[in-house]
Amino acid sequence: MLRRSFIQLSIGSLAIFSTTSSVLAAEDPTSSPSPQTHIVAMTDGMIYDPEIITIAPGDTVRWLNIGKMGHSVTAYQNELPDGAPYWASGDFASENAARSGYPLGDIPGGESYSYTFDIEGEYGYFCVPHETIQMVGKVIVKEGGASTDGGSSTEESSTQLGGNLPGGSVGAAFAAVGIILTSLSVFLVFASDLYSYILGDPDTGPKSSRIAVFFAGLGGLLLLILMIVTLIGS
Ligand SMILES: [Cu+2]
Repeated sequence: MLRRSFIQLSIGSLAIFSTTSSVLAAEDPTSSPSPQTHIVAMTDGMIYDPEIITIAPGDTVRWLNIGKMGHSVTAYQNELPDGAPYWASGDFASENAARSGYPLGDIPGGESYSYTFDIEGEYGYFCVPHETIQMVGKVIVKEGGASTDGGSSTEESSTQLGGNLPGGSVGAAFAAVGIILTSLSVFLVFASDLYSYILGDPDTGPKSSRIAVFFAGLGGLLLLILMIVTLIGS
């Protein structure tokens, strides 16, 4: 009974520490911003989701139709920042052309339309067949993009962790593992002492302590590697 709760405690603390490590590894203030692609879903609920999206100059928005009904992505001509060219699915030259040209520019279910925004400012847009039921959206382009308000999702965020780990993240990962092992060793020493105290079992304490020493050594080694990696990186 007591042993079982001890194991559960260990698994629980491991889970907490590995969560901490992935958070540590995800944070990398040194990575330079690279152009990102942001997804806006178009649904049979006749909405753009998210309705307002904030991106950085050079980023691409990809409108993906996840429903069955067709939609367009059509810029309001009088809601273009100074110097920004007209844009719309179907590559029309003007809002009037896009309105009269529909269903040219229609994006059927399962398909998408992408546009890259280089000029800062706010871009209002609408869906030609569903404008009357308020299927409208806005793209805000500003330096720093979504990082300034954290409101939008990016297509690359899930792959960036495993895909292109910058040098700093390797160090952070080593640090996280080191912290986990060191913390685990401290935890084991504490838990084994408590365990043998409660049961009066002379065997458990020393055994667990040996494991603890092993983890502490391993943790220290990883922290040493971290220091070397950091030194080489700087
Ligand atoms: Cu629509």
